[in-house]
Amino acid sequence: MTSTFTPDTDVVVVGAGFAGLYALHKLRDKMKMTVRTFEAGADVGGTWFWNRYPGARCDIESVHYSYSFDEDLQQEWQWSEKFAGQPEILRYLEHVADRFDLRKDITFNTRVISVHWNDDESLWDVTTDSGEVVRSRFFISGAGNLSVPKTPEFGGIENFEGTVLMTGNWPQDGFDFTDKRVAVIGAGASGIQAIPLIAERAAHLTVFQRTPNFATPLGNGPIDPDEVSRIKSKYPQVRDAARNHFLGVPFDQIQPSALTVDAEERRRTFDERWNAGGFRLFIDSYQDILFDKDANDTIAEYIRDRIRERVADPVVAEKLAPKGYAYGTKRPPLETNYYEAYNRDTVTLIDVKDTPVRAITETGVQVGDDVHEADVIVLATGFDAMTGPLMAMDIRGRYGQRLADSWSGGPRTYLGLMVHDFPNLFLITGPQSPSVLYNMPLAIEDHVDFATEAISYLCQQGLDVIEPRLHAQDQWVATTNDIASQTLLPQTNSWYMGANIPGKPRACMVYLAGAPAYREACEDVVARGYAGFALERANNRALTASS
Ligand code: N01
Repeated sequence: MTSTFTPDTDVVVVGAGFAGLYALHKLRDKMKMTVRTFEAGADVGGTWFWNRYPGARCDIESVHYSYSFDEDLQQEWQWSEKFAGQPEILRYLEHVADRFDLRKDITFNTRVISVHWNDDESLWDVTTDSGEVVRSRFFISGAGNLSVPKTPEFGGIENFEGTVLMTGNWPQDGFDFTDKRVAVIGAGASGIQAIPLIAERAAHLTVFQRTPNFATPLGNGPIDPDEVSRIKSKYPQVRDAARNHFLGVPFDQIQPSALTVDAEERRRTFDERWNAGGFRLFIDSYQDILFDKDANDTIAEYIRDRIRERVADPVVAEKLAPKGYAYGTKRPPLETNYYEAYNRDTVTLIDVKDTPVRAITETGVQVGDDVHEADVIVLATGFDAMTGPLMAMDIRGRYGQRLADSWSGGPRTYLGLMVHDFPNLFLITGPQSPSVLYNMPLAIEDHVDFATEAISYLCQQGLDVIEPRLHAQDQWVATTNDIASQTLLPQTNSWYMGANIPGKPRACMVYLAGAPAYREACEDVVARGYAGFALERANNRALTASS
């Protein structure tokens, strides 16, 4: 008997940030497929829709942290600052949505709450919180890597009589801190961006810091028109150079080893990168700083010294100077006037490493027996990174298997893109891809291109289903872990390792051989006819929504 299962749509895409917008455009406009896109927010933007806290901005130069897929778009769009702020990046994504008329195929204010594979029909049943069920051939998650805020370990938030704000879910109309007593909990990249600006307004700001970070200068300013013209005159080559760099930026001054040069030369190299700003110090100084503890010590000590120079009170400076873990093993934040904020009389730093935040009370933040009173508490406590957004969708693959169970020991993917037993499911910048250690818009384009080209290939071959083979996935997981073990990252508790969430399995979430090696691996898989994937026909073929 031949059944004819007809999907409602060819593809469901989740998210209308950088990933979802490009996926929708590519599938609908270039490939003429039918696409339903669901977005929990009220408009496009993804990360840049939710993270509206003061100071939120990108930390890769905007000429690089932007789409490359459309030459006219990249030629015409004008950035005003070297590192655009959240409002400008959001305007850019709104412009992209307008330019390609994307909103009409996005259902806003709607969360996907379950994604279940139907073995008999070779379709995904996708259910939303409005009760709609959509049957789709393919499912693409553009739900982001840092989109599910962490639930803090301390309780009592509901008892607080003032206002609680979260950096990752900021009020759309902003918040006026003028004359308020403010408590910021968390001093990661978000806290470090927000603290100097909150400090300018607040009557008093108390920062609760558990682990200090190696924050280095962003070096923002108005964009240099000559530099922009130079880049735009050869944008495709600039993008190629970016894609051929570990982090997806066209930097080219990295030196082999911090240990083969004398202290004076090292200092000169660090000073140059420090003054240039952005990620140059991290990713364009010495190749061995992520691999060799002695090399790392040289840069860590350099940064500690630079922090000490900027903080007037030596006791506060020592609290802010990170020790006990290697630079770069937590995601290095970039800052503007962060350390100077602690020179204000109105800013207090509380170290909560040994005496943790115990609870939120009606009036403030309790540490030990002391309650630090506040009118506003800002939770800058981070995210359930990488896997959290996928777990939130209740994904179930073949035989009703839950992704949460398959990944109970940590994520297991092939190329960070697909998962065995979860056919036709594509993870954009998923775990075990370079993702957060690659310039995100380019990482996203690479993954959307891989997914859409795989879908095209299936169609050309008269096939319906693509799924990684178990041995290929096991091999990729082993390779990813093996590469990670050659670096210093696994030695530190960070969200890269899942270590910021109590009970989360400890596993490296990122492919650490860099973007070029990763691209090569993906290209090789495709060149070998999707090596490591099983490509099949559906049991009962009639799988087209578009025809
Ligand atoms: O989150 P985080 P984030 N008591 O996890 C602390 C990207 N991003 O939102 O380190 C007290 O880095 C926690 O302390 P500890 C970027 O990839 C990019 O700041 O766990 N403190 C830490 O200090 C970044 O890495 C930009 O000991 C608690 C902080 O909260 C990622 O997003 C800007 C605590 C959380 O820091 C996440 O950054 C912003 C507790 N119970 C973010 N629980 C750009 O510039 C947690 N903390 C592009």
